[in-house]
Amino acid sequence: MSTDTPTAPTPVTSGPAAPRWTTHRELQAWIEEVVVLTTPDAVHVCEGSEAERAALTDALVGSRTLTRLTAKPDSFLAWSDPTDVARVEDRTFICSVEEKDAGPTNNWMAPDEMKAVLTDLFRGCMTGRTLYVVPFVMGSLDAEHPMFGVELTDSAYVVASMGIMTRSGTEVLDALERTQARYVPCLHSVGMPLADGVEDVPWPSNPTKYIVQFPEERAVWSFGSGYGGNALLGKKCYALRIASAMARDEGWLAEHMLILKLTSPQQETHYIAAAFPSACGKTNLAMLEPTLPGWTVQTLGDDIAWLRFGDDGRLWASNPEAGLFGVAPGTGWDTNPNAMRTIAQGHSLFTNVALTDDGDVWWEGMTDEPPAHLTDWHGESWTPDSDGPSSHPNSRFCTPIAQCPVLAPEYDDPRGVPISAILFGGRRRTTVPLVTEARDWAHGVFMGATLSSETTAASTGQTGVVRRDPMAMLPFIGYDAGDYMGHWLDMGKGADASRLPRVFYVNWFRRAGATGDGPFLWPGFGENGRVLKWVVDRLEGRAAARDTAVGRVPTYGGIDTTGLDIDEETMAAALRVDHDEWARELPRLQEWFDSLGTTLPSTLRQELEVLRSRLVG
Ligand code: SAT
Ligand code: MN
Repeated sequence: MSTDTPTAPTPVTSGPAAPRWTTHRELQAWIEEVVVLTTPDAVHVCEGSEAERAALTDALVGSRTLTRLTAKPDSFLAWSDPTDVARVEDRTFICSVEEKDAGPTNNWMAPDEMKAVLTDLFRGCMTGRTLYVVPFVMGSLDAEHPMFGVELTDSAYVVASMGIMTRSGTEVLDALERTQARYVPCLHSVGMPLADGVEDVPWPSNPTKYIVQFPEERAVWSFGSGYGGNALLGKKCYALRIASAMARDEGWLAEHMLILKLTSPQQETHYIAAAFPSACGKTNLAMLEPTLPGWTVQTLGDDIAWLRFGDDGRLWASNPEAGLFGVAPGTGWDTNPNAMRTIAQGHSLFTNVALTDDGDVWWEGMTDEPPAHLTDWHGESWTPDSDGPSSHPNSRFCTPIAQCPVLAPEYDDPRGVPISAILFGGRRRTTVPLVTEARDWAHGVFMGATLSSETTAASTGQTGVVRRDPMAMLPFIGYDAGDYMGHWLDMGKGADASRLPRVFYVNWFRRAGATGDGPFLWPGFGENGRVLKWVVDRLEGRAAARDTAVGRVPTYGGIDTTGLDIDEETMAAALRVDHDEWARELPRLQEWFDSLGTTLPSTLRQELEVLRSRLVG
């Protein structure tokens, strides 16, 4: 237990008499500027100590933002405002200097115009609140060039969550001050000033929301939401949107990918990165317990991977985050026991799940039978006979990755780990086979560029609609989508093809029936280890593949189904490349490519023509 005492928030005097919060000149000037604009009552520079966390969470319990869970150590439950439960893609902007650089898939406004709008909104917005300064680093502080950020926020919930999701606090500030390094400024407000007479609410937010990235300036401004990806600005805003623009300029990749380490019974190890849209099972795959004897999976990350070429010509991946921010519903002792073991250790924040009568959390899918009585995420009494679910479909657990019992020890290595295979995947009822291997890098990029998935609750809007989601990055690409695909192709061009990761496309969600209304064809979860085995068998040159119009799929019997109750017909249906279904896909792919405009690389158009001729021929 740390004996640090938290520093009391410093009362604010703005202007020339401003207190000195840091010896980092740029940061001091920025804090002063934000204090003048937002007029908080106090400023608190976060240390990241246990005592500080205890003081913060006590205050959040006092303001009824958090409920202390008596069943788990140092763990809390938040219920958000019911209108502030997911990322808001229609309120998310890439404010590049030129509109064309945001591309057709992002909202755009000129930076000056957006700054004017935001400056008006931020003016006085922290009145009656404390401005917290959260110095953080994405990835290792021991990296050659540590990727610093500083979030200024008026939400103590955000501070507590950033303390789990990032490496943050005094150690980071010391390093920033020592080196006067650059950092990504991330300004955040819930947008609810407490002017005289205004009473605070447990989850302050504002109906007007803006999640804004300035890619050239490498800055983030977020207003109006307290929720996850809208408010924990190190995550999607920095580590994906801003970092993808940095990566384009500097020759690396910032991707929406888990990282896992797979070990075979022969003790071969392979690191695999996998991109799936939000709420499609990345966390489950990252900490999978394979059912096949002798195979093990260890976790390095469940959401974001930064990939850079090493001196050996291989692509090395590291996880910039320090925590897991996983979808709660569907996470249970059957589906993801390692996630359950991670949160069982406590030190976790839960949002929009149900509270049990004995001071624990519950959500749909945690156990087969719900408890007889709960308090649901609206704070209402709930029984199994109640109408709706007890927990919001996008409710989340936020927990330190270091508590994961199957964490790979090298997850923290600043160099990252060399990637053998990249998996792309989506949620499709029809058409897309269980697993397909790309013929080469360009074909793999085509697979990623045309990735499609049925939408989930992770973002506001309709769920269950098929949308294209290139590399599972549609909401996170910080620049033009065609240029992004071009950058992926370029990454392969200078490289030794034999050292590049092999690319695979997986679909755990295919269903029986022509329209995909039948039962799932593949059991998923721990059984997905069988697909990973096929991937390794391909890498090791042990498995044959069938060359089809869409790529290489397992031969008959290629997927090890020993001990699995699945008949040949179902297995064949899971792996089928149905030319009629794919013929229906072609005009959609064409339409998708057409929507991307002139920056779509010609190589991808050629790949589409190859697919067309293979299907027809
Ligand atoms: O963006 S969040 O961090 O809220 C969750 C997700 O969509 O992956
Ligand atoms: Mn995600």
